[in-house]
Amino acid sequence: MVRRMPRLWMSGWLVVLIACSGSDSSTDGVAFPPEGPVSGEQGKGSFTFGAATAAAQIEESVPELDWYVWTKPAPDGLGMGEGFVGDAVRGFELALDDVALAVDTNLDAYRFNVSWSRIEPARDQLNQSAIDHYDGVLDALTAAGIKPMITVHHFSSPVWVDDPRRDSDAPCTPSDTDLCGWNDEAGAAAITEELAELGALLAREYGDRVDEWVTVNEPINYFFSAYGTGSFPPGRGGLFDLLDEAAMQALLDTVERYAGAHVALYDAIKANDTVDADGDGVAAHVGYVVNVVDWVPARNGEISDDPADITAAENLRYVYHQLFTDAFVHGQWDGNLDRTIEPSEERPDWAGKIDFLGVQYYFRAGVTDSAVFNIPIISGFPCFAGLPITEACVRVEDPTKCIPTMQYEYAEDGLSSILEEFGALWPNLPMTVTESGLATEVGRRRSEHIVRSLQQILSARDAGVDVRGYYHWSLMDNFEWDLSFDPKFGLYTVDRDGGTYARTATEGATTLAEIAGNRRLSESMSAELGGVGPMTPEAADAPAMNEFCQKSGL
Ligand SMILES: [Ca+2]
Ligand SMILES: [Ca+2]
Ligand SMILES: [Ca+2]
Repeated sequence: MVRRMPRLWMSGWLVVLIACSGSDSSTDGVAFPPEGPVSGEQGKGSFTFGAATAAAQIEESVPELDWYVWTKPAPDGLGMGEGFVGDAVRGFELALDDVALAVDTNLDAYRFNVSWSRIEPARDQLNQSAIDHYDGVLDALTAAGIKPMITVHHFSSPVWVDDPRRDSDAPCTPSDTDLCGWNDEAGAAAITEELAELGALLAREYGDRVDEWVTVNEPINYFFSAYGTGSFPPGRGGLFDLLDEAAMQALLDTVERYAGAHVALYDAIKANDTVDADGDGVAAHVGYVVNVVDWVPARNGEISDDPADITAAENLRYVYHQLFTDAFVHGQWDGNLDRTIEPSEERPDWAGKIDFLGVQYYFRAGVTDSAVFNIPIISGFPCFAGLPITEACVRVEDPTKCIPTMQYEYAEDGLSSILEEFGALWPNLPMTVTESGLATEVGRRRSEHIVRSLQQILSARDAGVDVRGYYHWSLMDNFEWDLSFDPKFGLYTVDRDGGTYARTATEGATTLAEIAGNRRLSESMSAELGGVGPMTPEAADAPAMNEFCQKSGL
């Protein structure tokens, strides 16, 4: 196996070469420091440029994957979501070509996800060829000098974890073919054990090349969708359940089990990745990634100053942004969301089980107290794509900020304000923006998003926040879960319709490659693409515009 040279040494040479080149670029704009570890003293001040993907969104699907069963048309599958995942963008077959895309983009790092469904298609039966496949990906990344970051659990599970074909009301006893899911107490304990075994396996197999690990992805978002509204497999719950206090508390209790799975994964990876791949003295940096939203108080489609709406927005921020991370920083689980830790909510063995926090930012959205129904415990209702509570949705002032395929509004400055908030909440917890991106058909908009996101991160760094990198979502166009293939998030487009699956660089890829290659955001690029003003408009023939884009006359 190829081992990479110590990264700081290489980066040091790069800096020397640039400094000696005599180019004017050395004083133009803002310089980014060399990349470094995602946590620990040695990585302080470093900056990593990366891109991210998830297995279920890019790989040819397998029948053992819950999203396969969920989206495959009836009668073989359940026909849910906007379309069948099928062979996605053939990210399994083309994995090494996609590593080359990361190289072309001058990236320091690639965050990807191994498919649990491929590696363990049946409980405790491992597929060695799948394990070998990711070995090959890691070898290619290592040979190219690209730092891997592995996500263990990213919005998808093998069918045997919680078979989506089983009726949610049917009784379930955990078995090897169906563990009954996270909302079954015994089942959740078994799934946690299985995930920890998977984490241990990955750490043993890949730890010699991987030092940076993400346990779970966007837990609140995932559980809200998979066990709250039921829009993701296994499709438990439903909107009505969200309005029932007992059902809402049960959902929060289910989320706590997933927090326990993070801790089990943290321990398993720490115990089994014993090789320090990059020479910083740490074999495994382990964190999780949180989805953040610039939640604003709203009423009747406008930003609200009503105290009830302000409280509703604060409550949503608390459950979305703070609950999970507090659990591992402080060793607690505030499962009733009352911001007080009762003795029964102490989890001392969870304390410190987080080395870094991945922050994932996409949009701004409203939260209201004025909806016909409030979500109990949270005491508010968010504007969320697909939820029929439009009182919470704030009309955009600038229609160029509408993201029509996702039905939300991009707001640049939410990123820096949330990073600064988190820096104040958890001053000793290093952060990396492990995802941010924009669904668009217009490459120019993607370039603007990249430059603006970097400016927001730089602003947080200037304010003293320990944020160490930016991973663009996503490397290439992919399967956007229940929305199927319409939203295009890729630095590279994929020719699915033509059946060639060829990847083509968008203007966003060119922009990111230039910034990452020079390790510099030039003044001209900042002036041309940056700021918080209007963006290049979406294509006129883009898929259906959001109601609020339309109200604004777009
Ligand atoms: Ca390692
Ligand atoms: Ca290391
Ligand atoms: Ca409490």
